[in-house]
Parts: sequence; C-alpha cells; structure tokens
Amino acid sequence: LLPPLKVAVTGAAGQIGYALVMRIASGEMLGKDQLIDLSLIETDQGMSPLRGVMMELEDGAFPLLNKVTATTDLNEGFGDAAFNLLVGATPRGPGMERADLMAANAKIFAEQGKALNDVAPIGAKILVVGNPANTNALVASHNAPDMWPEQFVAMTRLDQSRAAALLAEKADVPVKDVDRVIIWGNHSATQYPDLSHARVGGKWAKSIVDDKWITDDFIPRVQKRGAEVIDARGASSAASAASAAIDAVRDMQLGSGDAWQSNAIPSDGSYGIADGIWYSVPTVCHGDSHYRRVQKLPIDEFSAKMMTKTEKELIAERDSVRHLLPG
Ligand code: NAX
Repeated sequence: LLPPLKVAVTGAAGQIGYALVMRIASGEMLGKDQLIDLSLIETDQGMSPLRGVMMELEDGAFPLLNKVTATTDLNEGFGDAAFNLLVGATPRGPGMERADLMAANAKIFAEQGKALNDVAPIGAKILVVGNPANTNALVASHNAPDMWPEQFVAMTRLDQSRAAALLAEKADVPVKDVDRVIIWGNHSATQYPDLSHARVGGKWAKSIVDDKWITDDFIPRVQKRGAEVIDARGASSAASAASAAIDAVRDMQLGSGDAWQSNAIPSDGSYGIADGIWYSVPTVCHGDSHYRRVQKLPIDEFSAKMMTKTEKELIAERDSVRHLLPG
C-alpha cells in the first residue's frame, strides 16, 4: 500500500459531501492501493452532522482509510493536503439575488484561496464543486498568488456525464460506447453541451442523431438537468455530483488515456475565449494531475455562437466579483 495522502473536503456534512467521502474512503478516487487521510472541513453549524458522518466512516471500516479529522479551521484542514475538494458553499436563500449569492461565495472562496496559498503543499490539486463553481475557482486562484492558476479546476464533469448518458439513451447504446462529448463554458444553464465531435460506438454522433433533436431536446435538457432532478427528488443532485467529482479527480490523477474530459480551467485565449476566466473545455488527462486542453477543434457557426453566450456570462460573473479580487 502507498503511504497516506491527505484529502481535504469542505462542506463534508452536506449532501454531496456525505456521498463523496464514502467513495473517497473506499479507494475509488485515488486507487485501491492508496491509503487516505481524510480532512473534513465544515462550518460551526455543520460540525454536529459531521460527527455523524465521521461515525459512519468509522462504521464503514474502510481498509484504506488511515485517519479522519474534522475542523472549521482552514489552515489546519488544508495543511499538507494533496487534494482539496471545495464543495461547501452558501446556497441561494429565499429572496436572494444572483449577485448576492456571487458576493457571499466570493467571500468564502477568497478565504479558502488565501488559506491554500499559505498552507497547501507544492503541486496540491483543487477541484471546485460549490457554485458558482467557475467563478469560485477564479476567486480562489486570485487569492492564491503563489499557486499556479492551473491548480484550480472547476467541475463540469457532471454535465459531461449527463450529456453522455442522454446521448447513449437516444442512440440506444450503453454509455461506455459514447465518447468525445464536450461541455464548453460555465457550469450553469448557459453551458454548451456539444456533440459536434462526439462518437457513438466509433461512429459520428451526428450521423446517428439529427440536428433538431440536438438543438430542441439534448442541449436544453442537459442545461436544465439539475432542475429536473430537483423537481423529482425534492433536493439537488448529490450522489451523481459526488460520482462526477470522483471521476474528475481520478482521471486527472491516474490518467484516462486519450479520452476527453471536460474541466473548467483558466482560459489562455484558445478558441478565442477571453483570457483568465474559468471556462470548461475538453482536456486529456495524462495522470499525476497533468492535463492538456484539446486544441484546434473545428468550431462551426452554431457552436461559436453558443460558446460566446456562456463566455459572456462568465465575464459578467467575473465583473460582479472584481471588487473582491486582490490587485
Ligand atoms: P448542502 O447544502 O447539502 O451542503 C453544503 C455543506 O457545506 C453544508 O454542510 C454547509 O454547512 C457546508 N458549508 C457551507 N459553507 C461552508 C464553508 N464556508 N466552509 C465549509 N463548509 C461550508 O449542499 P450540496 O447539495 O452538498 O451542494 C454543495 C455545492 O455543490 C452547492 O454549492 C451546489 O450548488 C454545488 N453543486 C455543484 C455541482 C457541479 O456540478 N459543479 C452539481 C451539484 C451541486 O449543485
């Protein structure tokens, strides 16, 4: 067995956290030979339910789980953590405007960015799940000037998985036969789930499903899938979000061959997207958390329009928190 790696999870007592920590403990994220020290970070109010989660972790008797700690202190929680999954965030309360939500979360992620800057070991990896995920990653990174922006990734893997599953259902194939589905842009209803390059059993998806289904059904359904789950379950996606976080970190750390995985990463101007926003693009994960943006894909007129729309939203989000960014 490999010596323990510390994994920090914020919002560990929340519904995603509850599903996520069990899967991390069982070795699904970092491999079945990797011992884990779990560092659970919560708010004061979250500490009581978190004690219950810790009891359940104990009762799971996970052979790979070396140690579990709980804290409200960010420096203690993130210190020495090789992986940091930032899940906890302020939910949108009744009567709360989107701008208020942005500001409340910008404050949280600024503090977390500062703490990571102070205590994260070199090469620490950060996956931001808490919403608004893309802009929270931007805020955290701006507050961590000694870290590479590329260390901060915002999660759009759930959107990719939703899109792949929907295409598989339509094409009547198992989801494993679908690849190269792309999520561009924001983890929000403006995201662009793109099938231009997708394949189904090695054939072009576009030769199997028609354009009208893509524009009228597929795209809006992926964009609004979160709301569909809330309507049915009376609560937002949790197990699938945890599963996506496991997939995203595992692929980055252990590599996923030539497969394309969508991740929201700092834009470098590729595809004409404005610099410095956290914009989801297809990446190839080589392992050890090295990832590379898939470059030079041909973009048709429809895609370009969709990609610009979600880019504009991300620029507006950045502008709305700009006064909270240092420098
Ligand atoms: P819950 O409200 O169930 O849990 C959030 C937990 O975070 C709570 O236990 C709370 O005490 C804790 N928390 C709040 N602020 C904190 C802070 N500053 N430090 C540490 N802990 C803190 O929400 P849940 O359903 O688990 O969702 C968590 C976040 O994920 C939300 O922001 C949600 O919008 C977001 N999501 C992101 C998804 C994605 O694909 N990127 C999909 C699922 C989900 O909607």
